[in-house]
Amino acid sequence: MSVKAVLALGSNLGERSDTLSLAVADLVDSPRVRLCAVSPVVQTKPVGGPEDQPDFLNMVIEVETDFEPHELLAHCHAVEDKHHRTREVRWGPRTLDIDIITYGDLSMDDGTLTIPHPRAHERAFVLQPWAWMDSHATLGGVPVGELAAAAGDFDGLVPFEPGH
Ligand code: PH2
Ligand code: MG
Ligand code: MG
Repeated sequence: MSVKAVLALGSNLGERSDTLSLAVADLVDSPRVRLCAVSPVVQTKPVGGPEDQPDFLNMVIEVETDFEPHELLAHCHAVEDKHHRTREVRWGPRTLDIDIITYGDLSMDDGTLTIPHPRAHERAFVLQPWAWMDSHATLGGVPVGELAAAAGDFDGLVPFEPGH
């Protein structure tokens, strides 16, 4: 059985834009993950973590997958590892972060994996690209564009224009 899932990608170290593009290609390189939609890329101020870390590039994608949630998480981690992700400081700078935001209409929290992502509803860096990708998307019954506009980091967000 296949399910639609929304994944959020972020990068604030190295060649951020190239990393995001390559990561999307790597994610859908598996025959068990198919690309349905891609958001624009947005440049965002870091939320939480060390204050002096660089700005992020963020985007979201929608995929159709027949991975179970934990298999999908392992797949996301394998792609992070391929792009030299390290885990030293919580919310610290990283070459690549890939988070599962939604998995069909599943709600779960088993201590390792929480779906929907527990902070997605308050993060414009996830919600605004998601609203641009899918103007009908909702989270917890609320349109994601509305949640984005109410999020604390909404003002720190600008469309990313490569080469500028
Ligand atoms: N990811 C975090 C913490 N803070 N801030 C921005 N702007 N973008 C992110 O992707 C991000 C963050 C934890 O994963
Ligand atoms: Mg994250
Ligand atoms: Mg993560």
